[in-house]
Amino acid sequence: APPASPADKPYYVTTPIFYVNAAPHLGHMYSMVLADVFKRWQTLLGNRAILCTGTDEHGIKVQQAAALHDMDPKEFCDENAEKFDELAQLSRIDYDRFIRTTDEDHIQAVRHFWYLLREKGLVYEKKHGGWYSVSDECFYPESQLVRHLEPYTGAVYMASAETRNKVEWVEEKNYCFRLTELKGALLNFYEKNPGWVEPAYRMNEVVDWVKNNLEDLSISRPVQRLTWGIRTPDDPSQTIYVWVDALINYLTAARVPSLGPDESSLGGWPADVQVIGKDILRFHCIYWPALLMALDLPLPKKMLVHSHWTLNKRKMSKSLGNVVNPLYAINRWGVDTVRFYLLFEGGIADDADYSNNTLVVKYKKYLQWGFGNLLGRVTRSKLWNLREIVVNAGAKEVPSGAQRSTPIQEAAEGFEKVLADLAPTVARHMEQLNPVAAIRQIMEAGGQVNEFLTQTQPWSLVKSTDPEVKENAERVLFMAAESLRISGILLQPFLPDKAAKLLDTLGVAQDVRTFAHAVPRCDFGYGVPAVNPGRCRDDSLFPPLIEDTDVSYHGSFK
Ligand code: ME8
Repeated sequence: APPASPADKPYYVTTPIFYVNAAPHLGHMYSMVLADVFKRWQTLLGNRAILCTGTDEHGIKVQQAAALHDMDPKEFCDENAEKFDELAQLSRIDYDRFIRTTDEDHIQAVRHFWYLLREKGLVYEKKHGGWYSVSDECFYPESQLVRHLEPYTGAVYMASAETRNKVEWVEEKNYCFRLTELKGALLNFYEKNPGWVEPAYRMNEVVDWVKNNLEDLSISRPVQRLTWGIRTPDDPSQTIYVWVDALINYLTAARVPSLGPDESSLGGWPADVQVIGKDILRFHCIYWPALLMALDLPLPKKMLVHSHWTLNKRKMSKSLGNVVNPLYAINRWGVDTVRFYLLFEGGIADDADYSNNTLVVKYKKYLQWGFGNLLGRVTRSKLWNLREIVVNAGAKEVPSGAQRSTPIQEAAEGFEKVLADLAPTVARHMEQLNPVAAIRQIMEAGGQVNEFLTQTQPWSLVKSTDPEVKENAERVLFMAAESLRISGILLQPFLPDKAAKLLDTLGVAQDVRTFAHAVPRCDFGYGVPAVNPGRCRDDSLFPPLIEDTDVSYHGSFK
């Protein structure tokens, strides 16, 4: 097949690939869900989009974890990679490739990348001494270390100031990448692209590090210390550094031509948005662009850096064990409830503390009493038939220049404007990679409609003998139905299952669920006969949550 032209390039979204040293927790699900929303949003807009996620399987950390379990590293990885894949599937992550760094095509891509770096003369051999953290899989410059006192054991050791993880002094032969030669190019790139990192303030940290702490990067380890990894193609005594191996995963799936032809290529490089946690900022915003620049490859267009989920105000972490088991949460609350909570409350700019209680409160307010209630109010009344309302009120001309404007008419007009603005506002938030603001906007709209209905009381007017009163009441009901239809369309990337069910309940046809249809008065084909008319509460879409379990229980990993 001929190479895809830039115009054919799909919108390409990535998640970090996760270490398989332990089972996944809610933080990993969060990165996956954010990336998934970006992909599904593009699909909603009618663009072709691809998403890659997967597992980071090599390195000392995984090697040690496998040894601890007395397992062969590959078998250990197989077991844990499956858990991440299972999480992705249960979280409804619409991925195109689940990449594992032990996949053959990835190993080839990494070797090839290594070869190209050598060709460029950017790699040299050195006896390297430095402070290494196995937990963080990186060396730290002396200026970034502190003496750490372990509160429980009283042990004192050197640790990273940032992560508080222990470092050890190692001295060995390494290959080094001439990162310092790219200092000027990096600073120049940051200056020209201040919006490259979202939220933009994170760029300060990046620029500061490049200005003050940049050193050449050690990119291999002696086999004695690291056997579990990709051997350097030209020196069997060395293994390629796990972070170089891992970062290249983003190219493996998209397969840039310089890494060799590949039939199964998804295309897509450069990535349009790469989702990462703030803990891996330096690797993605310094080393990654530098490695790409070294090979004259285009850089990703945007990096979305999110903050952390904490539990009892401490970062959820596999090493600490203070984690929420996402499979337990999905099983307990339902996948879209967890997605909703993560997206609505999740911290992009700031950390967010996980709480079962907050999840329940928000669910009740926005989904159960918000959309669920609204849906019941609109579709379940004995007083009208939604199909007739849509046909009658929908097909009517928008009343212009209200000559005999009544309060209800004015309210309906104001409301129609709010609805017309909803999709463009949500789209603007999504363009700014802010799904939190986007979903909040949709939820707010749901609340407004409920209030509007309470104020205007169309159910007491719809049977009026005064045709004008009746018409206004129908118009209000039509607008309420439109708000559900439009919100349902816009919610698809966020809550895929619930949004589909909402649109099904309204009778919206499959082919009119695109972004272009998220405007008032563009679809008069929906409206189904009410199921169980008269039962105002519609619990089938957002049923009450089972709250009888311990609020502080977050699932075990046994
Ligand atoms: O760093 N809250 O893998 P990792 C939110 N393999 N997100 C969290 C989180 C939390 N408490 N904890 C983890 C690695 N994450 C490398 C990445 S990429 C080429 C290699 C998410 O298993 C967040 O996205 O430690 C973070 O960046 C990622 O998981 C790190 O996962």
